[in-house]
Amino acid sequence: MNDIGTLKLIEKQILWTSHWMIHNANNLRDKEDGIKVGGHQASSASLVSIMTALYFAALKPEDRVAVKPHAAPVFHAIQYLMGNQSLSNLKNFRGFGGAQSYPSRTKDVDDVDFSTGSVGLGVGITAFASLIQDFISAKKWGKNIVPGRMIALAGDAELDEGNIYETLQEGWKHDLQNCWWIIDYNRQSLDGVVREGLWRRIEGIFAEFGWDLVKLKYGVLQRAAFAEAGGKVLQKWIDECPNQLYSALTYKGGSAWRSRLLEDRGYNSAFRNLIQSRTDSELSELMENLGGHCIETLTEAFGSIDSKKPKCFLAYTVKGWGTPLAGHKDNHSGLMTNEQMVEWQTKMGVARGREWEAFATIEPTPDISLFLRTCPFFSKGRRCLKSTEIKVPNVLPPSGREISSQAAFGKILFELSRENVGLAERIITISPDVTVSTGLSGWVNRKGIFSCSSETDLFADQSIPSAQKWALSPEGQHLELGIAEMNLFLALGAAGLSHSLFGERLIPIGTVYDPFVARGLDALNYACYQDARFMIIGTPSGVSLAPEGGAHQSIGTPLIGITQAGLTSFEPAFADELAVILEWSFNHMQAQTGGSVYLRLSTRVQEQPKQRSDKGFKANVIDGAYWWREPGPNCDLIIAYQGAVANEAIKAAGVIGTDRRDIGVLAVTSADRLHENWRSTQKFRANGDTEISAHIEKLMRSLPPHCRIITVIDGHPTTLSWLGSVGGHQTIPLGVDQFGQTGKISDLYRHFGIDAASIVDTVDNLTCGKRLCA
Ligand SMILES: Cc1ncc(C[n+]2csc(CCOP(=O)(O)OP(=O)(O)O)c2C)c(N)n1
Ligand SMILES: [Mg+2]
Repeated sequence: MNDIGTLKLIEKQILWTSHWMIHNANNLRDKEDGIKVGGHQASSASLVSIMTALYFAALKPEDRVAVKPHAAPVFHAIQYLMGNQSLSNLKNFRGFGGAQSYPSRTKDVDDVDFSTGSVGLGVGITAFASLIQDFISAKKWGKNIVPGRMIALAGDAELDEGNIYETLQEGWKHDLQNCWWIIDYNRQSLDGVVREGLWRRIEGIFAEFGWDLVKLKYGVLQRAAFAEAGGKVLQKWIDECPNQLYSALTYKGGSAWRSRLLEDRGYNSAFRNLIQSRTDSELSELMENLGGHCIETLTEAFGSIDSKKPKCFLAYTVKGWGTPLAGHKDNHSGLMTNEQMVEWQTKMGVARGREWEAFATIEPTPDISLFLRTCPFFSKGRRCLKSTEIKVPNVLPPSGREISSQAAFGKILFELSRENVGLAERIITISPDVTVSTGLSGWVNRKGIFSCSSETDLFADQSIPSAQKWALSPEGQHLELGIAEMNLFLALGAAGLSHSLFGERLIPIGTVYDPFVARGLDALNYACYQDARFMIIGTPSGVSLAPEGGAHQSIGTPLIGITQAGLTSFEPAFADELAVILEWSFNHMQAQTGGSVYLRLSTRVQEQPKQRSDKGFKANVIDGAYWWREPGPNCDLIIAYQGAVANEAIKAAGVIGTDRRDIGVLAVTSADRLHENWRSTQKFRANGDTEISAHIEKLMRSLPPHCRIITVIDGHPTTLSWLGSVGGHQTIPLGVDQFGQTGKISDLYRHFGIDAASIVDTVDNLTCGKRLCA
């Protein structure tokens, strides 16, 4: 048997396993909840042929694929056939610990290249992975990587997601290469049929952005029929047929096709003969023989690509292809009934009791076994690569009596840029058009901007004075992006997976105005879900960005930092804290059980403390809090602050302390770490470990029960208001919970009640201190 014949057998097997897995989860497995388990048979069927042609013929081991999320069963079926997915996981598809509903790098065992789920993001990340691949290949330490193609399998309705067009634009700016997007053009979305003529928009857009468009519209059967007498009439009919009608006739089958075709063009005798020379099943096979279901067409198209130019394959498909669901407009969430499955099982030639066999529809002949064993894509074993650890040097704070956390960050990075080896050569900075205003200029001036081709800084050539030296070169270490924050987080996601995708570790650092973290939030979540490792600096932040006004002032981002899984957040006030946090973060980003880091920084200048002599200082900063001013034995008030309001809180404590000498000041560097540690301690305790105490519990242990806690932050007060529940102390949370205003910092701090005077007033008015309640 030739390879095409073998591929068709494999295609059939994968179609079967993917559908049986979903059927089992919904119709056969015990159900407790009474709710539908789900899984997408029709969306899977639509991609079966394309994925067969890719995984078993076109792909090389170095290629990486983002699979359309709702085609996960096809992916699992492929890996099951190859022995990389277990039967128990398939039986437990969508169950606890089973094969995942949507391909997951972290939760699935079968070597997922990119997780997918939130449509559009899996498509976008392939382009950024390709840019990162270029970045690495251009470095002297990255010369050994074998460049692969970064491939996305996208649904046609997925193209409604705006991030895709942002990605196209960014890709165009960076001479994107080695990127394929294969569009499963089944002309159906979740709710119905996509708008007529979408293909024309797709062709136009991709051409505009410099992509090659490969249209896979007709299969070999159709092309052969077009060459017959009357064939041109058939082709014209197909081209003019509205999407809805094509889908409806596909669903109804051979006799419906015949009636409609003859009704429309039966007056042409050659065409009539062409139709009438076929049986009903031959006719429906012909009409469903679209390019995206024709193994010959697909393997030839994928196999003939020899340029690096980005490619968009517009593959015409049938949603539900090869099943009774084919073409029905409601098939997205549709599932075959038990009766349909029984009938379909017979049609697929699967004997009763053999449903779960890897070769249920085919005999594993020596030819097929050899074919599978020698498939290039699977030939190099596991695909999650390992890379060596990058040693982290001591990170020292800049000197100076006064500095903001943002400026300190810029200076620390500038210091690091003196080095050309070790950590410094692995850092990639990425910023969405806010490089200068987030403090990266010094670093970029030294390290240069990355581009596949070199370009000198024309302003420098022309001797025009400028603080920014923007030379572009392959050695450059800063990736300058356009404004789209989704792209920033997709790029950080791709760079943060480089160790696993390309076997070379990067230390990605992104900077963004803090409020616009929210603009890229789903991509941030997506990057974390994949366990990408990166650092995001949100700066400037809060109402401390006073004259910029409410549209640029972040309020809720500290809560994003607390609630985002896979991301540890800090909000240091002082430069020495920042240095400690950066050093820890560079290790944490590489640790097996580590993660990504979010630092919320500020342009608010703080008076810096003297050098800290306290031995526990570093550990406390990382654990999330330390006593700036230790509370005395009769303490009835503490002020807990985080971030840019440090000097205000300290000043307020000074004033209040004249009357209430035992007042304490708790410097919180990470509400996130404190809270997480407090919660996990309680879990350990619940499991019987009664000796254990959380960091915050230890810090608060000596506070008398009547002690009040004032919390203050330039951000949402919820960030710290939970502190009162640690030891049952009444808490008065201060912060910002309304849109910001323009003004001076003092105006705004006063307005929101977070300046020293307001803190003092709050204490006077709400706590029974000497000043009021004596
Ligand atoms: C961001 C996001 N919004 C909504 C969904 C829910 N959803 C899943 S698939 C889908 C429709 C997809 O249609 P298409 O891309 O054409 O894929 P097909 O199933 O037709 O292959 C929707 C709306 C999602 N997964 N992600
Ligand atoms: Mg679709």
